Amino acid sequence: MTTMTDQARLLKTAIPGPRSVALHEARAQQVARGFGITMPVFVDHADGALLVDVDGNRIIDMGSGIAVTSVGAAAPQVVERIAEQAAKFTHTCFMVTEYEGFTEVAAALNRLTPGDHEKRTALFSTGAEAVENAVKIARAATGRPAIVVLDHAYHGRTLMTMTMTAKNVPYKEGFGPYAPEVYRAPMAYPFRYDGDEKACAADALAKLKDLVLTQIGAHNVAAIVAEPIQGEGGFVVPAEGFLPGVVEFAREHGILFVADEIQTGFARTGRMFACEHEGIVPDLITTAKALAGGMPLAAVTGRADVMDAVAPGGLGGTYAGNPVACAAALGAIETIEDDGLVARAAEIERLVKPRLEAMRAESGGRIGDVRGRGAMLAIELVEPGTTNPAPQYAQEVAAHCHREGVLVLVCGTYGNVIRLLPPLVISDALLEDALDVLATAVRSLA
Ligand code: PLZ
Repeated sequence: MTTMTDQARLLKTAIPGPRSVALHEARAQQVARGFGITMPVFVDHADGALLVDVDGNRIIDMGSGIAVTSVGAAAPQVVERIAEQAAKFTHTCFMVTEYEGFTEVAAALNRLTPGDHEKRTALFSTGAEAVENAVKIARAATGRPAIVVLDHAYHGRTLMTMTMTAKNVPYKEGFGPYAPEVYRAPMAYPFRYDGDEKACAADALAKLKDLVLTQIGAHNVAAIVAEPIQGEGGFVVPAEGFLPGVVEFAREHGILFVADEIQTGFARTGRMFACEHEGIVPDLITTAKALAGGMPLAAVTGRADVMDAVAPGGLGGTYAGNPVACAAALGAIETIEDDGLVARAAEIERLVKPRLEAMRAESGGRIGDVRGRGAMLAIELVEPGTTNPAPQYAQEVAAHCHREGVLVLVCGTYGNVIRLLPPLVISDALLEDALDVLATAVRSLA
């Protein structure tokens, strides 16, 4: 990997520095306030796992722009392919005239996603758009209306995907009425279940079956949509056996299983796709984020018979599968495969998880849970010795890290989870430095 920036954290000013503060004030006069902000620093350039701000501070990126820049913020193969494609043409609209990049990305997704059945892929621009289209395709293929989702789910901000998302504030408040025919089943959330993991999985599965069979009617359900590890909802790893049980139940009733791998996909969890951890083969899979190394590109990939239930003209969008974004995706996929980033994500888990466990041991019961897979890891903060969510601790820990130049993200239905999503190209040294800062932040809660 070539890097232009000295790969070490550096604080030149307080964070945010004076230039960032001034730019943030100017922003407030121009930009709708509906956009929140995690860390109000303005980025000048970024390299590998470092963000360099306009005040010259070098910040360790433990968020990857929410699981997007897995190959780094300016990966050479991504940058080169973007430049090459942009110089040739930036857009034709794939529904007007064709280009090879679209087919090549589709072929890569058909090859890489779980299952060796015949597949087809449709490309879009955003994750929410991919989920919306998965719903359209599932309805067209089954002729059924209902969609089942889980507690703590996040699927996007458009009308349908906002409806599918569980959390009210900030995603849904004031934006109703919501789309019809969306039903929610409990999630098998081991930390918040009174009993062992096996019972947790069995209980949640029984409740989902009951919802489908008694309240909706299985013959009315087009699809069950689930994230194999929940992202915004708190990095919840479903109790082992729950998702395979859901898939089996779905198959019995002609219901499609849609895996939303928008956050978990492309090596993030130590497998190319998180479904692989439990041997799940979804009928449809949605991807976005890390797919194109920072360019807006999303996809629905799935069984050829299901995908082709939609007639020509039924899918599309002006920018769907934009050629520059497709070029970026080919560069990102090449980087993931050539640089062994699936294995690297697993290695990151082996390095980080024991350190998070050590933080828990000395947290005075404030870290209730350490969980996740690969480079998608989190700590859940609670009132000492209980399972009562402590969002104020998450805010304090995040603020401490941000002041020290380590960008961490908060998530969770209760806002009490600190999540780590470093670029997979991060060095061990940068990771250790970020974890030292996090450990100090947790210690200072006491
Ligand atoms: N499905 C599983 O994680 C996006 C949302 C950030 P878009 N997650 C980050 C925010 O607050 O808007 C996401 C996801 C899963 C779907 C989506 C939606 O992807 O590209 O943001 O539309």
